[in-house]
Amino acid sequence: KDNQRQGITIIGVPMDLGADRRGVDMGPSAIRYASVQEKLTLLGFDVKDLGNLQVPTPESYDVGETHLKYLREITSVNEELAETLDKVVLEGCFPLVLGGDHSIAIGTIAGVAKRRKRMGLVWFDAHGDLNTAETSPTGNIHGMPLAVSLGIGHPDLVNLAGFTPKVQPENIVVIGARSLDEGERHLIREKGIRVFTMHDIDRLGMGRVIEESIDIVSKDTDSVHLSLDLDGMDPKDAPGVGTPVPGGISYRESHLAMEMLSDAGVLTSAEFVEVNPILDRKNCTAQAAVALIGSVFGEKIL
Ligand code: HAR
Ligand code: MN
Ligand code: MN
Ligand code: MN
Repeated sequence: KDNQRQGITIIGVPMDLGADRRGVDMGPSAIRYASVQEKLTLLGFDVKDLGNLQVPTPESYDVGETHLKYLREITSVNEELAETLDKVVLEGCFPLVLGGDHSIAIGTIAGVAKRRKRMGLVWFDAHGDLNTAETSPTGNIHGMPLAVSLGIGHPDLVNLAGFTPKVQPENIVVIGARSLDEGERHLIREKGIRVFTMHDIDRLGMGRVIEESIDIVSKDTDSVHLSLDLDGMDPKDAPGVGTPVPGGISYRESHLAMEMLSDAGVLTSAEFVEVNPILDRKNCTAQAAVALIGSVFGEKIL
């Protein structure tokens, strides 16, 4: 029956205030152009696209403090994103957020965590995104959202949606890390966050990494969010990102990860970020994102 199909609600956030490179604001458009809605409809879901949130243009605003660039504007977009997602969760739909730079995870996670007692979090990324204004080498907020979600960082970001922290360190896994700043390494050790670096993926294989990850994010939790930064993939397979780092997760490994998460049936929300069509080759990074989204929602080879 049509009205019994699981609903997915797509929200685009054309945010580029959290990163130095323009172009990532076109990510939601590129992912839609790669037929995300068609793919999910074919898989049998009831898909609704809310369109894009309004995001200010950097040229018409002051950057503000250089160690927290565009703090005010990023905070207000994330407030709106969190409110929108809270409604989607209340409606019983699966929120699928399309970025935009990774600073939007602050609002996504605030929104999906609001009604939950304890959330698990899968952070797929070349980077830790565990910086604060004090430790960031760039002042770009897209390098800070995981720290913010743990309650560490500027109060305006940390207290977004009126509660903090959004997640506990023991319910987080980071997958694909290969570029960490000194302050991030320190925080990982201090909080005991489980980080599967590229070294770990090489040694254990992605299959084992995901088995362990599923245990960590689903133990004593009532929901699991997937925050997938396309730069977690190898730049050979996903060149359209602002901060590529060589030696990443392969096309197949990333699919295996999504397929296993899908089979485990644990995910309750997801976001795909950092797609930059200006730096891409024939939209292949957006196409990779859509292929991964297919796997998240149960697409099978056979
Ligand atoms: N760690 C660096 C910083 O804080 C780079 C962060 C980078 N880029 C991202 N986030 N795409 O995952 O500036
Ligand atoms: Mn990131
Ligand atoms: Mn990254
Ligand atoms: Mn970037």
